[in-house]
Amino acid sequence: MTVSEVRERFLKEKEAVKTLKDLENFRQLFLGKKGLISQLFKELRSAPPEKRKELGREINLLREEVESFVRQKAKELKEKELQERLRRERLDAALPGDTVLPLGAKHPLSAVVEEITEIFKGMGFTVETGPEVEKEEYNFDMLNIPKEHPARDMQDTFYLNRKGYLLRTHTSPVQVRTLLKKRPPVQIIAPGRVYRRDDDPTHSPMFFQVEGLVVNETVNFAHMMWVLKEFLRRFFETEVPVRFRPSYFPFTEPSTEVDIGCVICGGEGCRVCKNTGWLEVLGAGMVHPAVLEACGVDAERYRGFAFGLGVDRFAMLKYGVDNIKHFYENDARFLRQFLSL
Ligand code: 2NM
Repeated sequence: MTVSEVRERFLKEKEAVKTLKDLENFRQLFLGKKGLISQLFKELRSAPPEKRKELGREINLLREEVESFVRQKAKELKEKELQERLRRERLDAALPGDTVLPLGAKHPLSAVVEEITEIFKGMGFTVETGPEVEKEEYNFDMLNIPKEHPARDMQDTFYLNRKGYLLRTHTSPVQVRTLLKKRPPVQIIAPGRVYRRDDDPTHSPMFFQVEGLVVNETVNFAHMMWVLKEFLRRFFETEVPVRFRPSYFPFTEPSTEVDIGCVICGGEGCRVCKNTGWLEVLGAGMVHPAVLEACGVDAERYRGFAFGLGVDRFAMLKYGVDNIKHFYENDARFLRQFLSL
């Protein structure tokens, strides 16, 4: 084969290259290891010596021509293919995305806080909230808690570096703030986080409380008993036995602790109720006149009742959880059991 024959072939074949695949075949045919150009170089060895130099130059020129064509055609065809793809492919931005994303869910304690809140709202209470960083004055002094009361100890309360401030140990300061800004009648509940320096199998340094307060000219202990019994009936969705035991709190007089018949053993006696058949679930009482007066409420004219409960206790009893730690460890295997809440 001569150089001009291969050139003829090149000029003919190049017109037939329509796709990148064609181009690759074309490249193999001319520039491949056993391609036509290689063959020309092989044949060069048997050419007469005086013609070799000139012939070699011609083959090199042809090779450069072919290479240049392949480079340029590749660029052209790639661009053409890109344009075709852009014309063909459509991105529908309105298509729904991945529908099996792992969804988050409500924490069981949040669900129980909401459940309790809804029950009291249904009985005419409104919801009040307040700061978790609280004034010592609102958390203790105005609640008739004496200066030397053990609850005020550094061992029990988280004091902040700033003098006179602490992490609230109960949500009662929300009731104080409410009485300071609103005239009775009031009927409020105060749900939220509270902090105490405890950390053992039955205590967490942070936990959730719901407290309630009713102040008007006529409320009495019997009204309080009805509200709490009715709340317990609605929460446990059954006619649960309730008993009121005398107790003591600095901020109420008289004071009571409220027990329900053990929902685990039905009163037979078990580990949870320590074989008493009863579970303590609430503290309550008639608001101490000193608390009303400290909040600027005339204790001769007004009276009130108040109560407080720990949300984790209610959550454990309702969902049969045997260790308070589960609520604060956030082990996915535990939390997955509450996806429907
Ligand atoms: C309890 C038990 C008894 C209570 C009292 C007050 C306030 F602010 F009105 F004085 N709020 N909450 C109270 C009373 C809380 O928790 C076991």
